[in-house]
Amino acid sequence: MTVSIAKQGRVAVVTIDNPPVNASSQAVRAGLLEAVAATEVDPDVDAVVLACAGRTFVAGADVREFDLPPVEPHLPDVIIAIEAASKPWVAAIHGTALGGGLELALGCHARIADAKARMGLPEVTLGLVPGAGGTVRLPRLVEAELALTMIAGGKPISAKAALEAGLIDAIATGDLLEEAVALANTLDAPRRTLEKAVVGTTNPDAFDKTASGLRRKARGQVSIGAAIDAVERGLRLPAQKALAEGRATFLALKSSDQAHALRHIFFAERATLADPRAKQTPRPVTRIGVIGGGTMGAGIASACLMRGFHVTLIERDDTSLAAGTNRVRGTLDSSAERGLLPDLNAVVARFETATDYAALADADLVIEAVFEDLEVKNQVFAQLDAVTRPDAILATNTSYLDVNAIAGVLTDPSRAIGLHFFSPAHIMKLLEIVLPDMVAEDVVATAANLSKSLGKIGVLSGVCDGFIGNRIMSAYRAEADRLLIDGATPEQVDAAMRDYGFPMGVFEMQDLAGLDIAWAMRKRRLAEGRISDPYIRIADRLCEMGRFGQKTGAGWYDHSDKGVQPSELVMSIIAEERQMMGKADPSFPTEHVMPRILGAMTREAEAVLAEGIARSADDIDVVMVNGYGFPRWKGGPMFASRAVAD
Ligand code: T1G
Repeated sequence: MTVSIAKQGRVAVVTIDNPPVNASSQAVRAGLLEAVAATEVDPDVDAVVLACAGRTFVAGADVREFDLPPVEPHLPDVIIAIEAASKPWVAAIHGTALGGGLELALGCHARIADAKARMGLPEVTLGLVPGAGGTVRLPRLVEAELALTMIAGGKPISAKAALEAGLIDAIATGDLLEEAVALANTLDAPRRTLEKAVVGTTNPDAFDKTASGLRRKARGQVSIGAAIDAVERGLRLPAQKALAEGRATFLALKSSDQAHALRHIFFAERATLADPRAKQTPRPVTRIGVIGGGTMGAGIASACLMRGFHVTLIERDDTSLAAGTNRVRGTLDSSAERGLLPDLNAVVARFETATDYAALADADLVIEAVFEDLEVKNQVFAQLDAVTRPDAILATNTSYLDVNAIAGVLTDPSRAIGLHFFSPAHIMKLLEIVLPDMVAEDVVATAANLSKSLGKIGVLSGVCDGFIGNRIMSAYRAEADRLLIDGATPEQVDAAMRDYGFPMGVFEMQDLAGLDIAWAMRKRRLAEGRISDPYIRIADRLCEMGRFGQKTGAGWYDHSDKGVQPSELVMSIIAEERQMMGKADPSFPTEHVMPRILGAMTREAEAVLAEGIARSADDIDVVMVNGYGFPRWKGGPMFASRAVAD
């Protein structure tokens, strides 16, 4: 039964059971309305507890229903029925109460939660605003700033924070259901949230500051501004009017392009590992070795330590090892300061360092993150082949190189795989899992499992130069160079990309990441005779001058404590290269920039798909959104290009 009723004394326990996350589907909504009717007329019932079976309370409306014609009863009506009930309803929250799930709990007359529970209204992340009263009821329980950050920021809060804020009445110390029933027995009458006055704000300036900060960071995502407006209405307007306007905004946004794109990405991210190879039984992994303590190696070590693994960091000598260790400790310490690591000592206790590979004799998995040079990586793998257990998995964090060649160094190449992390590795959610030809299926499954354990989105990729993401990025970066020759300027291209929704443009991104990485890759390709024609030398000339970006104070832009400035020297080099290519000093219409960039991106993406490097267009969208700043509310290059084509 999706919704069932049982009795504990004079308390009815209404249980929702709709796996996997008890989404408030039509069946759940109908079942709840029946439960209200049944408990209202039952003389043996004084109060009701609303609980959920399985791993979580209601995690929201059923997003899969959003593209279907709406079917009654609608969630707002169910919540109004519960709120209007003559007998008190207590929500017993475990796991996550999100979106419509929290709105249901807000409609109840009291709330008790498990200590590990989390609560939020993340509708903005789906291009929406809460559509069942969250923008009106939440400000009647918590301070306005918190309501604003929860609704327009979309981030869930902990049970502890919810109790302190007044969102819930208690945290269960023992059995949640038992304590919910006990709480219900103490309530003599319903306390209707909607009848409460708004809590309001003790600091209006702070509210406005938070609101303008959220608007600024929205970068074109409409739902964030709409959510701020909805909260302001919830604070200002009479409850019924605010409810109606909130619902109207929700319905309007639900059929918007941005909401479609965000739903697409939501489900695409959850389907990246729906591959039979990833579903095999994974090998057990508790002990991980990391070779190289540079930015990537230290980030990978930190990410693994923060998710419970035992990590041994290897560096070639004591000096480099000390530097690597400091990087890891720095990341752990700052994460602990931000409350992300409840028990720092326990984490540090799982961290070992060495310069001798023999320390990896008992590792289950080793991730190599040394200098991006094939010869260097092959030497590392040859050493690992000699010291590690035959069932240990050996992974390379290369971002471009031939993983088949690296695997070929091993006695048993089937235990090699590519694990391409993105910087900073302890923050970026994307993990490209690169599959060499000989890889064993349970090695793929182990990598897939690891990505989940690390809280990452693992995407399977075949082997080619740059895999999915870097290959596509190389293509639109090359197009950006062609735009310079055709008359555009770096700041013009970057501004167009930011207006489109990217956090930064392709030239700003290169200055941040460093121009030397791509230079090394171009030199390698030149040596292999694989060069794009016409070959544009602007970036090479900047690198020959040591302009590697922020880290050298100059790249495409000049970087100083006065900020980031366009560079006349760069413009003069561009002008010279234009001349050498027979292009006078053209100007370039800004509105043509993005069609060129997106065109290059989708052309390369279609090639990546056609060659089977990516399993699906959706996977490409997930990579570009989570690894390359493609605006999430555009759904990714494939979704966006197909939306335009339709
Ligand atoms: N609707 C439909 N399916 C959902 C779903 C939802 N809301 N949430 C999760 N699933 C599916 C998901 O596709 C996957 O399916 C499985 O559940 C496990 O999910 C009126 C309008 C709850 C924290 O935004 O954040 O309410 O791939 O892999 O990592 O105002 O899912 O197995 O087939 O993510 O443990 C607001 C969305 C909706 C929460 C669990 N709610 N969900 O994370 O598992 S809008 C949300 C999540 C709304 C009202 C409005 C997470 C999770 P499959 P998973 P997880």
